[in-house]
Amino acid sequence: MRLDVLSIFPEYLAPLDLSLIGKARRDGLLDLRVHDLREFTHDRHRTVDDTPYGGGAGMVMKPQPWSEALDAVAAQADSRPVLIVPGPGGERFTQAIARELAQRPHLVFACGRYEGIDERVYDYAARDYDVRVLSLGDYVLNGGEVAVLAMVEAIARLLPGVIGNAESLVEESHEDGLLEYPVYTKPADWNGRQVPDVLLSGDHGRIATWRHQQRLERTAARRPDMYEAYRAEHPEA
Ligand code: 6GU
Repeated sequence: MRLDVLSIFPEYLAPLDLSLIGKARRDGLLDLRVHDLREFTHDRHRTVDDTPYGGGAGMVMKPQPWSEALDAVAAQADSRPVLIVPGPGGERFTQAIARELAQRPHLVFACGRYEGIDERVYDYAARDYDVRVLSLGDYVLNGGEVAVLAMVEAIARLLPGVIGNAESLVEESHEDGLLEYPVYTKPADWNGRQVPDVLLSGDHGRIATWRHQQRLERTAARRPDMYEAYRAEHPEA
């Protein structure tokens, strides 16, 4: 998979060298390139922002550096890329969207800062890109970079070969509509706190039933919205 990230803070993306994502890059599973948006400016101050028409607080990202950066990346594309613009005003990024994006050969992330990117850039980009505005959740970050770290990790771990144990992708929170069951490791007695007896029983049927019950209880307590949706899909449960 080819990934391009456009940002005025390319150093923010340094964690993508680490851990499983870094390994996937070194193994050639991910071709991930980070670009400094300021490289596409032409003035002495490498200006990327300006004041908003109509007034109001803050600054707006100028269209020109974006159009040149998007053109440069599109010129290197072998297939029509998806342009992902992270922002609190976007559609909610979910596991289903991560799975959908993991099927695409080329993703480009445009990190906005300040009050956002000039709206005309979205329309301009639609010539060469499938454009998606995506939000992590209902809170505000200072820019798209941290959201890109989250989205790239969620997407890349779904690619074949990125996670050693593909089984660990199956019984996960958000893959089947329930949160995960609680997990324990040795010792069985830790400072007087016991691992539930059923997990020491060796009875795989009872363990599976207990884990499923834990998933239902946890989901009902922590995510009533998910629990209601699950009950609607599984009326027998
Ligand atoms: Cl994707 N970007 C920004 N700037 N803020 C956010 C967000 C994204 N998701 C939630 N808040």
